[in-house]
Amino acid sequence: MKLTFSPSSPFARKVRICAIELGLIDKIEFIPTTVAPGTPNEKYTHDISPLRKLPALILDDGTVIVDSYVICEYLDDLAGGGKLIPASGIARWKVKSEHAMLQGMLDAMLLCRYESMLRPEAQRWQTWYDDQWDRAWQGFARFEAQPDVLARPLDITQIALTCALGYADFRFPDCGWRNSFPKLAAFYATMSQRPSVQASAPPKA
Ligand SMILES: N[C@@H](CCC(=O)N[C@@H](CS)C(=O)NCC(=O)O)C(=O)O
Repeated sequence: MKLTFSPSSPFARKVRICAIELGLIDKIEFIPTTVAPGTPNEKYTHDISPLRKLPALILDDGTVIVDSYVICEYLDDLAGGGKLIPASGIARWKVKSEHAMLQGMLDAMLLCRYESMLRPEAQRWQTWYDDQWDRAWQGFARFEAQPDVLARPLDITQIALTCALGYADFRFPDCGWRNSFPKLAAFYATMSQRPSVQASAPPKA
């Protein structure tokens, strides 16, 4: 299998952590890829995905699996199922819903990044930026208020949350999330000891 990825992508990091934790990392060849809004990326559009987003997983038979949410589920399935995502029952739907929420939080943070990095200054809209940022922030507040989620055996929610907090450190180092969310700070310190989290850390900004 091949994975299109960038070392700074929190979505690709999520997949890498899952692959390590599931013992599948050696089965994946990592293909460094550059995509960004405003660039045509015609080859990627044609060969991989019209959405022009990474990561994408390319199976040995050429099948392309898009979106880190789906790729993580695929890897969990490949590893036997029910490892990082509960296989059935209400626990499954809770974890999938948490994962979806974290996807939205990461999307919101990435939009903030693109807004401040890519959009011409005269076209920026601060109210929109603040609203996107608040979606991520309120998401962190939601998880801060759920210590049971943070204390479970390792699952996809905790991995995605770690990637979101790591992305906050990487791109928004002054946002002060540790002061506002001390339970998340303790959780993140514990997660940061895992070799999978260390091996997938983004480059120094
Ligand atoms: N929902 C997607 C989001 C992926 C995503 O937004 N990736 C970013 C890189 S971190 C990207 O490809 N951005 C390029 C663009 O939006 O043009 C997933 O989970 O895989």
